[in-house]
Amino acid sequence: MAIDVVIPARNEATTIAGVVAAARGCRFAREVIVADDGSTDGTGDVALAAGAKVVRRETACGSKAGAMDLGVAATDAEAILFCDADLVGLTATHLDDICRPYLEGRATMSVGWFDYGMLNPLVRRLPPTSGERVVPRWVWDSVHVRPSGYSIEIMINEVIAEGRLPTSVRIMAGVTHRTKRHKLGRRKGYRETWRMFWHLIGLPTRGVVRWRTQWFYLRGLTVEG
Ligand SMILES: Nc1nc2c(ncn2[C@@H]2O[C@H](COP(=O)(O)OP(=O)(O)O)[C@@H](O)[C@H]2O)c(=O)[nH]1
Ligand SMILES: [Mg+2]
Repeated sequence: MAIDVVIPARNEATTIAGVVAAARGCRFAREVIVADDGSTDGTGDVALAAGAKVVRRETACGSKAGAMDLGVAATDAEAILFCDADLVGLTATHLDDICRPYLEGRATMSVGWFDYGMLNPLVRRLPPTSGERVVPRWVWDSVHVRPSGYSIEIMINEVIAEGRLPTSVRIMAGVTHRTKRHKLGRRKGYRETWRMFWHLIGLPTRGVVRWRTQWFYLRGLTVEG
C-alpha cells in the first residue's frame, strides 16, 4: 500500500527542511510532496534541497485546502499522510506511529495531536484539528466542502464520522508548531488565534458541522500512546 506525504507550505522556510527530513525518514512513506503556492521566502527551494518533490503554483490557491488539493493531484498513492510544514520537534518515528494503526487496519484515519502536556487527556477526545493525519485517498476525494483555511480538518472528520469509520489518535510527544504569534507577531497573532477559535466554535452553531459528528467520531475513536 503506497502512502505519500503531502505537506502544504506557505512561507515556512524556517521549519520545512526539518519536516521534510522527518517525512523522508518515515518508513512507510513513498514520496514526500510539498505544495507551495505564493511563498516569498524560498520555502519551495528549501524543500527541494531537503529532498522533497515540490509542486508550485505561482498564484495562491487561496487556502491550505487548495494547497492540499494541489499536492494530492501530484500523486497516485492510495493513502495520503498530510503533515503541516511548521512543526517543531517532529521525527520520523512520530510519523511511523501515525501510519501504523492505518496500515494495520485498526483505523481509517490516524491522527497525531500536538503535545499539550497536562491537557493531553482532554485534547485527545476533541475533534482533531491537527494537520498530521493519514487517510485513504477516497476520504480526501469525498470532502466536498472546501472552505478556506483551518476548517478543512473538521471537514475530513465529518467524512469519517458520517461513514462511522474508526479513528485512532495519539500525542506526538515533544511536537509543537510555530504559532501565529511567531509568524505574525504578537498582536496580529493573538487576533488570528481568537478568530480561528471562534470560527471553530461557530461551525456546529452555524450548521456547517452537525453535533452528531462528534458523537459518531467518539464512538469510533481509539486513543493510543
Ligand atoms: N501552500 C499553502 N499552504 C498553506 C496555506 N495556508 C496554510 N498553509 C500551510 O498549512 C499548514 C497549517 O497552516 P497554519 O497557518 O500553520 O495554521 P495553524 O496551524 O492553524 O496555525 C502550514 O504548513 C501552512 O504553511 C496556503 O494558502 N497555501
Ligand atoms: Mg501551524
